Amino acid sequence: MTAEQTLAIIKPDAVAKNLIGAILAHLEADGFVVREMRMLRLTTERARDFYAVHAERPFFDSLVGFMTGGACVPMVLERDDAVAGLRQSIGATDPDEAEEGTIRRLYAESVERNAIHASDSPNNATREIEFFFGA
Ligand code: 3AN
Repeated sequence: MTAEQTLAIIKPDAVAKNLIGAILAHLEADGFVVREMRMLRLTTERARDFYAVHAERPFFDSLVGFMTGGACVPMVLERDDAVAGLRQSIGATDPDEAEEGTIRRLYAESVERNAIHASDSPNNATREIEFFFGA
């Protein structure tokens, strides 16, 4: 299998709780290599654009408020089968439903404040890597 890239974001809840290092250690232990990384604060416009697929959902405004409420840490991760592998490492969207030992099970507070984002398909990984690390 050849190496693949995907996008992760350590979200503002986890950054505020000083969990960047713990989450990075978990990702590295799961075999991911960090290829790019930044710390930044999303503007409302950029957050609405990133989550545009959810624009009609009832939680959209709250999600944008949360994601713009503090710094986040987007990164490009590389590994064999990175997209599917990262979804497995982070666990289900709702931490109560996430498997034991997953990042969200360990560190997420709620379905909204769920510590980490991961691209959900190779196409979205390409779009999301470009969103944060394109020219
Ligand atoms: P995932 O992050 O697991 O791919 P998505 O794409 O369904 O989940 O949702 C994107 C983000 O929207 C989630 N990470 C979470 O922060 C937020 N979210 C999803 N569902 C809900 C919900 N029912 N209530 C509040 N926030 C939600």
